Amino acid sequence: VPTAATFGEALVVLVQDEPGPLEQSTRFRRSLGGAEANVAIGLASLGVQASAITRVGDDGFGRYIRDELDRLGVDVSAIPVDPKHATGLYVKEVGGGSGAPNDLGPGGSRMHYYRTASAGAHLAPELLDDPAVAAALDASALVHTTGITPALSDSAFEAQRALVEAVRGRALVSFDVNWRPRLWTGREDAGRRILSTFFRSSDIAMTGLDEAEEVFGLTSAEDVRRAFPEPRWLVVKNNGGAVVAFDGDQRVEVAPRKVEVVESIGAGDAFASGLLAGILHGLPLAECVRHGHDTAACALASVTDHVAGPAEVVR
Ligand code: KDG
Repeated sequence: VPTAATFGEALVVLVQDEPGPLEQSTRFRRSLGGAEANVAIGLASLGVQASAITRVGDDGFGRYIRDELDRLGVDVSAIPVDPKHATGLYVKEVGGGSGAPNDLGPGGSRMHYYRTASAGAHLAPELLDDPAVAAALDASALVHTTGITPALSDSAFEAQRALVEAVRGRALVSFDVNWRPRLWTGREDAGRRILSTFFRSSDIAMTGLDEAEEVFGLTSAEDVRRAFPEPRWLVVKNNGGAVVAFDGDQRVEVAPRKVEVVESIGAGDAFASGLLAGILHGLPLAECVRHGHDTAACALASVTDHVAGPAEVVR
């Protein structure tokens, strides 16, 4: 069985029961998110032995995250408790058809973060000294991180850097840009530099075309490849359109099947898990991308952020 680990903050997600402006929402449903946790869930659903490395608060939301990841088949042995800081959360606002001035409209969604002082924001390099974390990393053939974690705090950035350096050469290093400008406010240029460095020094590098433009100032997959020749696998997504992927000198372009979109947050993470599972299974490049599209279709079909959305929250 192939093995992988993801590193980053897992969050509780509160999703409105009824779409529409947040000020009118009275009931919310609890779910689970965090880009890296979403990837771990997707990998586990595809038969990869996936471990989520993070910290949660000593609170009910933290226990929920561990239990829910465990229920979804993710190894939770490398999720130590942070006794001092609360589990982070975000509220997902989903647009409806009410026509109210603040309604995001059908298909629209927005994330409202409550995570500035969270256990995730306090991730730090000392985490690597935890024997369970070291064991999870040792056991993994692939380690996945994203551009979200270095935005959370300097210590979270340092933890990610140390973790990637610790596994480089013995595990595949995977990185998804996941540009979240609202987490980088006032530090955007530092963010661009940091993300470029992670992107360049990974074996598997993923970005959206929109992110490539915002972060790297590059407007085509070919330009991204020219600017970043280092990653063996380089994947440029295009907001539900055809994906251009490179494996060394090989280039493929694979369009997705048409799917009905319920809510798109998390689709990129689902795509990543399908692609990574394909790479871990040694599949040809185009097959890996097709797996990514198929897995993304599962996330697009529910309001949850991950592929295992419980039926009752599928609108
Ligand atoms: O990719 C989906 C994630 O964006 C979501 O689950 C929340 O991790 C998250 C973030 O920081 O935006």
